[in-house]
Amino acid sequence: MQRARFLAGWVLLVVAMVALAACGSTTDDGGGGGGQAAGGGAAGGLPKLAQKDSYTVCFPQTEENNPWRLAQTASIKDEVQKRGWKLVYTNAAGSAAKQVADVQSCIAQKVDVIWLPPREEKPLATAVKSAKQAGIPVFLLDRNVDQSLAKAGEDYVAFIGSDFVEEGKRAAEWLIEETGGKANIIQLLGTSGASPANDRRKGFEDAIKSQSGMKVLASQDGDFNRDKGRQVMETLLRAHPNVDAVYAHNDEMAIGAIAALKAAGRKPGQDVTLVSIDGERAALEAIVDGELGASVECNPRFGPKAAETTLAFAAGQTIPPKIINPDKFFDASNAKENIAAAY
Ligand code: GYE
Repeated sequence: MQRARFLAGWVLLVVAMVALAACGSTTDDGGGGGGQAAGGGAAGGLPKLAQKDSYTVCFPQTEENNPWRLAQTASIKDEVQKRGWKLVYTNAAGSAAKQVADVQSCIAQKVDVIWLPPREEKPLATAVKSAKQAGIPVFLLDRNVDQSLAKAGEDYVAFIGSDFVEEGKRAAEWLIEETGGKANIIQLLGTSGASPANDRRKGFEDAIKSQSGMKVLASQDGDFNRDKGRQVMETLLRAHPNVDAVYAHNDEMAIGAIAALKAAGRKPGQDVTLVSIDGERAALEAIVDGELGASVECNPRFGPKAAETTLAFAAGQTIPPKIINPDKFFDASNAKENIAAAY
């Protein structure tokens, strides 16, 4: 009996020591994000961000091979500079693996916050979790991560960007209207595994489902890239000469497709109707020239919104899991007047 009481006393003591040690380690954790408060303390387990005069922002860009990306980078650089903050900028040059390494490098440099455009949904979800563990808050810009692997309000603060499903739907609605619901379509897909590619496909395909005259002849990855779009179009054109419509997940691929069509003696805008997404300058010009039919806007200027949301988060405000940019629509009725402000 006495032995049992003695043992119980030890158990209590050990429990108390473990509890104390756990408290200690919670306080120690705080070193992660440039000296701000500990990860795990805030609602939903997000790292906190201290209120400071200046922040070191990490912006690991996916690639710099198109006007949309260049405009996005310029917007981030301008905003950070305007506020007198510091920027750690990297270019993953089209490699998700490099982008993951770029995020790791930002973590090692103890940046305050990461503004991440995840090139692909799955590989970057892991990088988001590593940043959280290091106590660094992450805001996803323009692309999302796989929602079964990482979640807003838990692993990252919020997603700021467009509604890609809606963009695909708007492209489909325009094409249905323009072709009277009859089209043999080639779909040029964005980067495989990227959220805008998945969602723009879904939005478009769901919207044409009820239209028996709208047929997708072929869908192929053009990596959001002008030259790949041209090459893919060249190949698909040979296999499907009956094509009379193209839906490209971004303007760059549509412009590549226009070049391929012309090279094959086709008349884009006349015997083939094209619709795409972004609203870059070259696309607006192609609309004015009558070669591209329409472009759903996807605004690349994230700097101001990213900074405002970061400051709101540091001030302890509740940040919605998705902050959706309003997108315009460009066609022959308004392309010309929008060229001056385009990128
Ligand atoms: O449409 C494309 C870019 O992620 C929304 O990526 C962005 C897309 C954009 O390369 O042009």
